[in-house]
Amino acid sequence: MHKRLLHKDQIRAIAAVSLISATLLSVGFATTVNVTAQPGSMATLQNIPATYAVSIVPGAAQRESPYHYFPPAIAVPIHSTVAWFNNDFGQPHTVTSGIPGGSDVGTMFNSGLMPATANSFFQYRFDSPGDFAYHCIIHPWRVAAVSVSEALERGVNFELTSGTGPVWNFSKDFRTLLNFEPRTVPLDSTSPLAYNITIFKDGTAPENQVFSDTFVTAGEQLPIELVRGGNETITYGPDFSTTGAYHIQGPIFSENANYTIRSEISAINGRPPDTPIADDFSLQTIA
Ligand SMILES: [Cu+2]
Repeated sequence: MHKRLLHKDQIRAIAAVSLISATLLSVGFATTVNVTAQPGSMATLQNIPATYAVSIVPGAAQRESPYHYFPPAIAVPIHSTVAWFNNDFGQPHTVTSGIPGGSDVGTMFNSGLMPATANSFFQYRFDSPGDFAYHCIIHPWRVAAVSVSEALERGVNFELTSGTGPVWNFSKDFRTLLNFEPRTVPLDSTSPLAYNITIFKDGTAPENQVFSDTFVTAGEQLPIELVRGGNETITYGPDFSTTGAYHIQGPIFSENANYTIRSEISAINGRPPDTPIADDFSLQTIA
């Protein structure tokens, strides 16, 4: 059973438009901030191609809030599209590239003012590798980041791209998004594909298995994020009602281990394939 991220918080009443100018004035940015939408796009949920959802959390406008964006730092494969949702009721926010005060603020992407209305979101596709900081122009005291990797490994049946590559350094990244793209099964976006993901630690004998579960996509590749931490291993997703990233979070990702991640297509359109479609990929973790 996967806990489904329903984004209930996204279902919001209509924002009070007057709050927008009031908030801007209250922090003294009204005359200096460029909030015109720049690269990237605002869109409706019906045409979202994004893989990964980041939330602007309730209370983000408060300086005491531990987070403005959650997760505050992610690592994704190149060509991933990230969508930011404004879940902070009644408060406008921005998603603006760069660090506050930097000379390149907003040149890579800039949402402009995101109203806190139902399903208000901004999306951007990361097509170059690197570490990209961003912040909210209205509340510039929390800087968040997207790390983009070109790492790619080719198996017989899958191509694996990931946010960190074959070495996941916990001291830099708390989470890493993997993307399994079948090479021998056509993706038609309609025939459901069931992926069995099994994780082994320090060996591939049965006793080394630390995780196994099935994730279904609608005839798409499988984006799945590994998240370090927590007391028990949980899975959740996908980020959008039928598409986007799944997540595996748990204490199974410990320091300095050698993991094997086995991806297998266990069903195509509800039927097991005639011959096994599976690859093993190595993932080393260092602290
Ligand atoms: Cu903000």
